Amino acid sequence: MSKNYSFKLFLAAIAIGICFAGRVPAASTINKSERDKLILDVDPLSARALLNNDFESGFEEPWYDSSPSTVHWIVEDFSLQSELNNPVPAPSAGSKYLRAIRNEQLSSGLLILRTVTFTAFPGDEISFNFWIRSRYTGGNTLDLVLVQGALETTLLSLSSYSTSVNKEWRPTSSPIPVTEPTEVTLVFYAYCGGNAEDAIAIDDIVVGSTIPTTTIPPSTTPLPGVCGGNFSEPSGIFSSPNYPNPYGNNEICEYMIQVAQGNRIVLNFLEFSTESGADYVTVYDGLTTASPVLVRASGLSTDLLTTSSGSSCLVVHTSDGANSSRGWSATYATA
Ligand SMILES: [Ca+2]
Ligand SMILES: [Ca+2]
Repeated sequence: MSKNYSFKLFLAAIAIGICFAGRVPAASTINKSERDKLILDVDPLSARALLNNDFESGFEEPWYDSSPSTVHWIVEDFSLQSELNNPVPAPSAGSKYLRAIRNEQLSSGLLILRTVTFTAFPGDEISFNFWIRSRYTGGNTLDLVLVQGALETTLLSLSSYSTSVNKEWRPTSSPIPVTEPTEVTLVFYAYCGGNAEDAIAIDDIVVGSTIPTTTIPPSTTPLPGVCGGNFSEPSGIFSSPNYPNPYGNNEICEYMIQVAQGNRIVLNFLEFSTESGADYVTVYDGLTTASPVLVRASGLSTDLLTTSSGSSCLVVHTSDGANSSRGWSATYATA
């Protein structure tokens, strides 16, 4: 892929982010300072999607080098390395990565790499590959820090990998610990020493969600206060009205379960508490109260489990005119 083409792809990604932010798309030709400004203008919600970087475009943005000393993060190409006497391990994919570059005297120093502010969601995770090496064990450091307002939390501390014999890229990851959508920044703090062996490199940064996109079928969610229902999914959960709060008096609730032909229904009561001898749950082996009774229970019960002979069953909850209890909750599955 040519650099020019990669750059256009990069601009397209930024333009998409800016469109989401409701702003004017990027012009087709812009210089570096204009590009920096455009990225900084991206709103926090759109910025998260732009943080992934394998550095193959040649640009480190939207990660920013704010190192205070002579050591800096530079996008380096594996075939054009600046420290040939301390070669970078071959990347597993691509040819470019971010590397700590020192001056000709190999002066040591602190390195800082930060993101723009972005919105992190519960379940978000950051992963990346890194290489860290030093003449003395633990001599170089690489910490990943989450900044949330004035609060800084260290997510990863990788100095234990900093040894003279480490010549490998290693994968690592960390959850981004937020309990609700939160505006944060991520910062890599690193220290690179002045020995020939000293090196730090980062590649393949990915920020994404660990929460699967599939949702639980609606019929598996208990509906508080609901008396009875029809269930046709292969599995589900249901309960007495208001569970785990007491059910009402004079109730007759019918729960009809009908699964695909040829299957049987395994019914399992997770908790069972009704007024003994007065409030009952009856499980019928079919869809009407004329069907054979599988279970009839009241009072306290544990391990209440039954299996239908066919593909349907009826659960009937009845209560008399006084005294209630927590009630019951049941799951069903197909066998
Ligand atoms: Ca790369
Ligand atoms: Ca009662």
